[in-house]
Amino acid sequence: MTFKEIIEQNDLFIISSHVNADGDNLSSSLGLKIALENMGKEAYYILDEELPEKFEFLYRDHPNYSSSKAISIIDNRPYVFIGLDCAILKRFNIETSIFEGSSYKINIDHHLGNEYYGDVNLVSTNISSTCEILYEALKQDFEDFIDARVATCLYTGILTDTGNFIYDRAGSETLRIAMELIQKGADKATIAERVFRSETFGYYKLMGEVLNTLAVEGDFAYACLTKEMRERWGVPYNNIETLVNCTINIEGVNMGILFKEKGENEVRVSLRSKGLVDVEKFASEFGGGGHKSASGCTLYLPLKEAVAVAVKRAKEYLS
Ligand SMILES: [Mn+2]
Repeated sequence: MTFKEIIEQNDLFIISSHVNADGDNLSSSLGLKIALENMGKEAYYILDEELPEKFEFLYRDHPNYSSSKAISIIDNRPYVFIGLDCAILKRFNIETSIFEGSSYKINIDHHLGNEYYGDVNLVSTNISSTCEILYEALKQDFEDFIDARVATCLYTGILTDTGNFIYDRAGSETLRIAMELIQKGADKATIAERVFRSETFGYYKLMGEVLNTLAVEGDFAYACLTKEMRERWGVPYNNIETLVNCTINIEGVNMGILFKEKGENEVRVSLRSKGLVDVEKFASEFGGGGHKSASGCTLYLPLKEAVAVAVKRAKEYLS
């Protein structure tokens, strides 16, 4: 069965994405949910966590459901599972029975190492966002259902996953799609304001403290963010994703790491490069993954030890 046939021949759709929802994750999930509703289908976005407040303007009318709520809604009816922006099954933050119980699975993603877990797999690792892959798929078969709300979602995911159109893979095709989304009514002004111009005072004070930890060694830079700092300034964990940019946006730096303390012995390591260094390979050594120039992994160590281990390995890796 093709993407078109599965959508046309089914009525109930369960959509999910990776743990720690980000812009592309949320936007592709919500964009597809709204497009399916425009077709008269029943669709739900399932994720067992709180969504980042920054994107509230997108999910206000389309809240995510918990696995348990989804299971009661499904109520033994047949449904299609659609995974977006999620390369591997263990990164879905849902009950596995929801994935396993579906009649068909569709996998739409752009991460390296995708497991091709779908009956249909729209996977392309040289595309800068899942929203772009989804847009092309919808445009081909269901263009009439891409309204301004869908366009607003998809444009948001493209904007966030390309770092505001600066990353390598954001080429002419990305800009063409962005143009088409604006033509279809994407609310560019609101997106720019909500995504880039609505941080709290505490966010910037936190950023100041992170910048105070910034260190540069040759072409490698890193910084740290403790749980205590984040809590003191009232910044939720799911709103610190772009702080890693302070490490990589320095002239002469080719690899940047932000160490984010999540729990006592749990450090999330965000890695960025400008394209020369393969940080996906680095992250995979520690059980993580992502993209060549943006990836992440988790070290189950106290912050100080995690920094020591990763910095030592980064220096070897770059030499
Ligand atoms: Mn993505």
